[in-house]
Amino acid sequence: MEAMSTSGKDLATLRDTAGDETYFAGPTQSRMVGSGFSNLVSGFFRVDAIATDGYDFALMNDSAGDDRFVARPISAYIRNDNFMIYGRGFDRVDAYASGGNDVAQLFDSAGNDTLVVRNEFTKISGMGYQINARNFEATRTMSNLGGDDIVEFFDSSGNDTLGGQANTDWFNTPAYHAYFTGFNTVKARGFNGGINRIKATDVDYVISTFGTWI
Ligand SMILES: [Ca+2]
Ligand SMILES: [Ca+2]
Ligand SMILES: [Ca+2]
Ligand SMILES: [Ca+2]
Repeated sequence: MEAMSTSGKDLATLRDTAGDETYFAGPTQSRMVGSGFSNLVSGFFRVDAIATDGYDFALMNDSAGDDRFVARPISAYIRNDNFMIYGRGFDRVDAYASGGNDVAQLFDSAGNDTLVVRNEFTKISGMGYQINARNFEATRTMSNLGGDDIVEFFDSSGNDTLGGQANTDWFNTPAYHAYFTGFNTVKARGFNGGINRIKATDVDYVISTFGTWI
């Protein structure tokens, strides 16, 4: 099936089946693909995709401009003034940033979650969900729904800084910034060279360091 919109701020909705589907979403075209079908929509201002049973995977691509990706365990979207792609109920969401200044904002679940930060790759996962954000200039992750939430980060080959004050923390590399707040435990791994610094004062979580940090 194909559907096309040529003007206005039209909305298209793509639905899954009880089987496993993949939702390929982008600013101009989006497609839901499953066993025996492929539904394509193009030119819509907004596309919503709804996933139910099965293992459903959403792959969202940004535009060449500045975009914002916002993801929670149950839903995610990427948008700017010209488009919006939204997915709900997916087991895994991968978002890819390309040109522009792109920001990702991620939120935890009520259960135990793990945030991994590594070389322009940020992943949060917990029971029944996984969200991956790649190549964003900045990521901001909030843990505020409870559970025992952990941050694991891995340094880059350049100079890295891990900073923290009270409950707001950040991790800077030459290429990107990762901010996170509300986590119980932070594990810092510094095995990739450069000068890795920790500047944490008055923090209310546990920091464990591995490798070389000063
Ligand atoms: Ca499905
Ligand atoms: Ca972009
Ligand atoms: Ca949590
Ligand atoms: Ca480093």
